[in-house]
Amino acid sequence: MTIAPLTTGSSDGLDEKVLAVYDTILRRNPGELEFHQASHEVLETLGPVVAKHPEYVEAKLLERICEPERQIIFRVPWADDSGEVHVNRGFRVEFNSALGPYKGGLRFHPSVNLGIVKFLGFEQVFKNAVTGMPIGGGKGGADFDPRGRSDREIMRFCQSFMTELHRHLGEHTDVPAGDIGVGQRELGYLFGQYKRITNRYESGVLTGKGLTWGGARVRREATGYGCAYFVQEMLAARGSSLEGSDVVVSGAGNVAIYAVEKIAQLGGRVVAVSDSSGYVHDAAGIDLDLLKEVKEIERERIEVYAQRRGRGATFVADGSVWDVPCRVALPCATQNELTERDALRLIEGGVVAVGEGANMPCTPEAVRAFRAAGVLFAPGKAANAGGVATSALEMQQNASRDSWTFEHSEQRLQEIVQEMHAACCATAEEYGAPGDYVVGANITGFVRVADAMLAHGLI
Ligand code: NDP
Ligand code: 2IT
Repeated sequence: MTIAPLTTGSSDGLDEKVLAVYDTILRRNPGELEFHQASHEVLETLGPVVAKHPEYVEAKLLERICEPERQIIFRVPWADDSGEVHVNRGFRVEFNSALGPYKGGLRFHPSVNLGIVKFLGFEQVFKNAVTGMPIGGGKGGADFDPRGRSDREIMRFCQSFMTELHRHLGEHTDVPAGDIGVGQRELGYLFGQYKRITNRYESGVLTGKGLTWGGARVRREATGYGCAYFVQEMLAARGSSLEGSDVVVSGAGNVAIYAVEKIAQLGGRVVAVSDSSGYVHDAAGIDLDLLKEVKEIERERIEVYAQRRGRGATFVADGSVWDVPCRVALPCATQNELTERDALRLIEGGVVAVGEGANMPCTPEAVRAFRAAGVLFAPGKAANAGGVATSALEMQQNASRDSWTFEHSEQRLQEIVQEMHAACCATAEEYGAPGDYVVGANITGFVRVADAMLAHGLI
């Protein structure tokens, strides 16, 4: 998989009133290219909003919303199995608490830096608002590489990370969850250390927990399921469906696996998945049990899937999964993984809908190409929001010491996705861009946060 080089900094496409806000972001956050990209993408759509709401401009809401409420950076020392000491850097950016406690995942990946955590936190603020749930936005993580580390090393790292982070968390304050490199195993170690330090069984302090210790059914599946549901809604609104569609999914982690599962349940066929080593093409349709065995249980490389699947499935080392033609494309790996070149290839191959399972996986040029070609495009702030929405359902269950059935939880998720789809469509229509889900999601999220901030006064 090729990750696009970052080339942000241009203020093209920005309304006069938001230009100064973007200039301040560039000046105040030098080198934070992903954050520049994410804020540009939102500001680009806010011209009609500031024109309609002079009160937002007067209260400097754009300036305030683009500046995190708090940014925490800390040292994470730990010892590996041979006794060698390592030092990583931990982050938590508490971006906005207008709608509820800071809420958003933790990412453990060697690429993590402040600019990436800020871009993710910024996206989270708007995404969480789009869900309609009472959650603010935040994000965190560390530049720790879990690959090849033993269980004990992972545990020691998580314990050291939480030893510092715990003082900033709380079920009413800041509630992390998983993201790249952080799944149920890591959340278990993080929760255990939080419980030990605070001497409180505070279930609602983390989401994505195991089902026997406060976790909620469908949280594991929710991001991938939500992405498939959102695409289904977009297609249904045009009298179409996923039935019989070939679908390509990038990544082979939590989001990707459950997107594959739900697409199959909705009548589609996923013909390719990937990881950072390359992709697998399986024209007969991905074997979900085998994919789970290789990736979830054995934590193996995706090549092993092709080896075990045998005839029909091929592994392409270092190739782009977007070379596989499909009707629906779901980028579910990481930011900027789908470039303009990939978008043009997909369009050539007949793609009709794209759903961002990952956060900001399509470059701005790729998004422009999809929109110009009339491809239905669901941005991450709506397409992957089913995950965090179900985290809010987990918080709800924890607060009431309740535990819902799988069926009820899945039904709630589906209703939330339908509501998000309807809200995006209505907002896009209201602001003169019918069918534009980027405009719909950005403005829906922005207005909800901005109105709450206005109500709270100058804080
Ligand atoms: P996982 O760690 O479970 O899986 C990540 C997958 O993406 C792996 O297959 C990984 O391959 C691939 N990947 C990650 N980084 C890179 C990279 N730099 N280059 C190439 N491939 C890469 O993470 P998730 O599935 O949880 O997250 C995937 C995306 O979805 C992220 O953008 C995340 O922010 C977003 N997201 C996650 C949610 C959740 O609930 N988990 C909710 C909403 C969004 P490899 O193993 O080879 O590194
Ligand atoms: O990007 C995301 O929305 C997540 N990683 C999930 C956040 C959450 O708190 O469930």
